[in-house]
Order: sequence, then structure tokens, then C-alpha cells
Amino acid sequence: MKSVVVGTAGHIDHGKSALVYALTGTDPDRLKEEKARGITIDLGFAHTTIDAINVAFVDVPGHERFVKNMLAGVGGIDLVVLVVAADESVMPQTREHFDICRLLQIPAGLVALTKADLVDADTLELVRLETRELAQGSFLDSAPIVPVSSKTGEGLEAFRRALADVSSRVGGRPVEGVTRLPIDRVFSMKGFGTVVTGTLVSGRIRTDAELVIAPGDRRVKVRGVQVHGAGRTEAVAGQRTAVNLGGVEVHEIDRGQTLMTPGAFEETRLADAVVNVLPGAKPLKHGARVRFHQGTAEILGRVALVGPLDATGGMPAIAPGSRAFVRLRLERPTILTRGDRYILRAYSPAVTIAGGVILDPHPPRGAIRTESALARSRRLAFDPSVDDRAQADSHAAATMIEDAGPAGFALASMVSRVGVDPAAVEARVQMLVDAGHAIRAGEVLVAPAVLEKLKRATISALEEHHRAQPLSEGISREELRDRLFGRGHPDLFERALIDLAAAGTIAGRDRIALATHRVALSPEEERARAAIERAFREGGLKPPDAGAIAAETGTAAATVDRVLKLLQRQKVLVRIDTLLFHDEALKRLKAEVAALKASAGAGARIDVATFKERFGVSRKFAIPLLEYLDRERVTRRMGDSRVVL
Ligand SMILES: Nc1nc2c(ncn2[C@@H]2O[C@H](COP(=O)(O)OP(=O)(O)OP(=O)(O)O)[C@@H](O)[C@H]2O)c(=O)[nH]1
Ligand SMILES: [Mg+2]
Repeated sequence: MKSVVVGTAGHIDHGKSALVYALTGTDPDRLKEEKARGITIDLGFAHTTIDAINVAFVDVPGHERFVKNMLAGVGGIDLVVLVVAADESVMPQTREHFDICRLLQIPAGLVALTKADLVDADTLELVRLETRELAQGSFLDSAPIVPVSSKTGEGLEAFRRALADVSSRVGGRPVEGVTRLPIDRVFSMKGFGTVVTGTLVSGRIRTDAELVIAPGDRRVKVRGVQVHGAGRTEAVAGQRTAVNLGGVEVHEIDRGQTLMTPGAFEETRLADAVVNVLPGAKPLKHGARVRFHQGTAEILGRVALVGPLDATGGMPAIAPGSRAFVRLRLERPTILTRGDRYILRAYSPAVTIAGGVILDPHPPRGAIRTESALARSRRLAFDPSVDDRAQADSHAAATMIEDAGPAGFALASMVSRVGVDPAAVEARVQMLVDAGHAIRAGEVLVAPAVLEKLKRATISALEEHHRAQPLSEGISREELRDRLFGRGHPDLFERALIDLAAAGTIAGRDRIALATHRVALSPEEERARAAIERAFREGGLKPPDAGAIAAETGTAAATVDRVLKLLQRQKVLVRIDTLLFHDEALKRLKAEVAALKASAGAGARIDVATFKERFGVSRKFAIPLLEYLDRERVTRRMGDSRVVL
């Protein structure tokens, strides 16, 4: 069964709540004070079924002092019923609520001319004309305008039919998206505990699901779900939902927080956005303190204009009726993603002045009063009502990927920052890769130019290294990573090396070199190498030390040092503690010790004295060699002697 969430809107006392009551049989005014004063203060809820469509109403207050409550209600609605009382016609909050709906880009709606019983036909016609004029050029331009009386019931049937017709045409919500429920009410229910309600704007909520309340990342468990007052195993996007939560107390949750999939979105206090300033508002100044409303949250913040200072050098302002790019700095964190609509109200007096769309909920910190910051915002911009979202998001993602540089853009940010549904991420990433906007390196996306630059840097670092140290077989992987990829993502480093190896440009695993690199020895070094290797081969288990070699072969100490390092890297020489041995000597030693077992049988033992004698070495060599044999598992120490294994 299709579900739609319908919001009311309109001036105080124009009959919004009475209309909801007449349509559903439920009085949306639930508070004692509301009943006593005859006005709506906070959001009210009621539901009914019309033409096999579940219609859930969010009834809002018309009083100018409670516009903030109205804003918490309209965030998730699919369509609006603009209520205009026939005896009063269009009034200030008719306009303000209507402006809010336009700024939030509520896609559809209709108009109810209430209290039709109180006026004659001519007056009704006049109000209809005034309403038409208000709606001109807006989403309500050709919407039905239906006269009704909640008192006599006149026109209610026609209104129901018009509502069903508009409802049947509104699109569904992304059920496969991230679970996201901006909380509009929290209360405790006897026998149940904590219950939160809201309009589920995307995803689904099942009993037993593990979710979080954000900001704050409070883990909660879903104990039960109700949709339209009836228990369900699951609620899906587009439904008014009540959720019974375990693991949290009522006083720990506030309206404005979001019940969501753990980790799907990150909290933020900074966002880049496009803003539309209302024609009737004052110019919106750089630095202005505002009330930011999104979802069910209201947060104080400041508006900073993106772009260079104007020619006069003065602080620019956004003119009424125009559109601009801003950076919003919020005083408290909230949950936002790209594509979220928001409203700005003046700090004082609290009147609606502007609204717009979030372009980037996690912009890079840095100067925004520049031409390039403006160009960046333009690349991120889109108008949800006209632009192809996938196309616009692809441009935005490309820009964010560029911003990220070698640190890379995490795949998870496609959801949290670009606002893509998790199920669509793979396809969107493929789109970016195919269009040449990104290269995938493990868990991150990077701009192709960044990878190319890193590959070039790798090659020049290796060239430089080979030039400076021709005897070195290359740079160790760790050193190369530290030198070139300090701020870079490790997956990008791997990707660059894999690419370069696949292209045959580099070689080596632990030690990376250009494929063309050969350890080049000068004639002197070649002579030294031969002499040193011979000395170690002949020395066997009593190898010479570096000083002796330098003296005996008449080679400079530095050259001996370089050659010794080379021979170790080539595994011709093996280091044991401070001593170097020829690999062949150690191999022979291992074979001979192992052979003792063959001659002496099981339980063959060897101690330091017999070892010294058997291999003709002093204690200086015997101890490290025996310990080496233990490590190599040729022998095992037992008390003062060793067992041959
Ligand atoms: N005669 C007549 N009176 C109506 C009609 N609809 C509402 N009223 C009366 O108008 C008054 C205000 O109605 P509400 O439904 O509370 O108005 P509201 O728009 O919900 O007001 P707020 O929520 O405070 O903004 C009440 O006294 C209603 O009985 C109608 O169709 N005809
Ligand atoms: Mg009301």
C-alpha cells in the first residue's frame, strides 16, 4: 500500500487542524494547552486511508512564534495542503509557510479554501484569485484549489478526491537508502520505555535493528516499530514511524537528532550550500547570525559568502531575490548530506529569510573568499528540481576527489558526503572511473592526475637514488612510502607501485628499483668485491673484520663498507650479531652439525667446548654461531649443551 506524508501549512486559525480532524476523525491538537487556547503549538499527527493510499498528516501550528515547530514538521513531507481561510484570505504566515515550502522544494500540493461556509460566492472567488496569484509560477501554480467547510462537511468529498489524485502522483522514497529518521518527538510509553517518532525519509527500520542516534553516536536497539499506530515488523521510507528503542532514556534524546544506520553519515558543523534569499527579505550579509533549520533540527550558525570581495572591497551581501554560494558554520554539530534542503531564519526577529540545498557537508577547510572557491562551489552546484542528480553528483564527486589529493576520497564518502544510496555506490564509482574522473585504489578514489604525479615522483626518486648510490639495489618500500606518500593513502601507494611494475618500469618487492637499474661497480669496487668475497669464503667460520680487510686489500674504508652492504643485500654475506659470515660457510656448518646426528644417532649432543674443537673456532665465534644454529632450528639448547635436532 502506498504511503504519503501530507503537511498542512497556513496562517493561524485558518482551520488546518479542523480540516485534518474532518478528514481523519483524529484531533491533531493533543496538548492540554492547545485544547485550552484553541491553537496549535506543536506538531500534530493523524492518518486515514483514501483510495487505498495511506495518508499520514503532519499538522503544523500557524502562529508566527511557532514557525520553528512548523519547520520540524515539513522536512519530510511529500506534499502540502496550503490552507487559506475564505474569510481572511492570504495572511502573513500563509506567505511565510508557502515560502518555506518553495525553498524546501516540496514537490506537490493543493490548496484548501477553508471556512467556505462563512463567505458568499463572490468573496470565495476573490480569495481564489488571490491564492492563484500567490501560487503563480510555483509548484502550486496549477494545483487544485478546493473550497471546504470542516463545519458543514461541504466540499470535503471533492477535497478527498483531489488529495488522492495529487497523492497518486508523488514519487516514492528511497527504501534501499540509508536509514534516516529525523526525530520530531520523544516520549516514554508505559510498559514500552523510550519511543521516538518521525517521518522515515529513507531506508527501512526493522525490529531488532541496531541503529544510532546522531549526533552523539548513541547506539540503540529497535524493540518495536509502529506505522500509523499499528505494530509492524518493518517501517519503510515515506512512512510516519514510531520506534520503541532499547538502551536509551527519553532525556538523552532531543528533537533534531537523527535515528540512522551506524556510520552512514558523519556529524558536521560546516557545510557548503547554495542559498536563495527571499525577495521580501533584507540583504543577507556576510557573517550574519542565523537560525539553520534542517530535518527536525534548529541550530544557530553564521553565513559566510563564498567568492572574492567585490570591487569596492566592502563586505558583500546577497541581494533579496537572488541566489549565491555560502559556507554555513554551525554552533552545534548535526547530520547533513549533499542534497539536503534547509531553511534560514533571521536570528532576531525570527523570520524566514532564505533556504537552499546542501552541496558539501564536509568541505575542505581553507579560504573561501577567493575566485577558486567560487569556481569550486559552481562545480558542486545543482538544482534538485531540474538537474539530473546522478550527473550533478558525478561532477561534485569529481571535485571532491580532486580536493582530496593523494589522501584519496573514501568510497564510504560517496554515501556520507555525496548522498548516494549505498546500493548505487558501485555503479556511481564505475561512472566516475569510466568518465576518467577517478581511479580506484583499494578503498579510495583518487584523481587520475594525482596518481600520474605520484608515479612520476616515484620514478624520479628512484632515478635520483640510483644516481647517488649506484651500488644500492633500490629504495626500501617503507622509505619510499615515507618519502613520497607521507600524506597519501597507503592504497594509493600500492596502486602506483602495481601500475609501475605492470608497465615494466620498476622491479623488486621489498626494495624497489627501476627495472633498468643494474648495480654498477666501478673497477675499484669490482676489485674490492672480489677480494672481500674471497676473504670471507676463505675465512669460513673465522671471518675477517672490516678494518683488517681494508688494510689487507688496500681499499678505502668507505668502499669496503659499501661493498659489504651490497654483499649482504645480495645474501652472499649473512650478519650474525656484529659478525659477518659467508653464506656458504654457514650452509656447510649446518650440514655438518646435522650430520653429527647421522653418525652419533638420536640424542647427539654438542657443547661449546666440543664445538670449538670440532670447528676450530674461538669462543668469540662459537657462541654466536651456536645461537644462530638454535634460531635456525638445527640445534636446541638444553642446559649447558645442545641437542642436534
Ligand atoms: N465556520 C467554520 N469554522 C471553522 C472551520 N474550520 C475551522 N473553523 C474554526 O476556526 C477555528 C480555528 O480552527 P483550527 O483548525 O484550530 O485552526 P488552525 O489553522 O489549526 O490554527 P493554528 O493551528 O493555531 O494555526 C476553530 O474555532 C474552528 O472551529 C470551517 O470550515 N468553518
Ligand atoms: Mg491547528
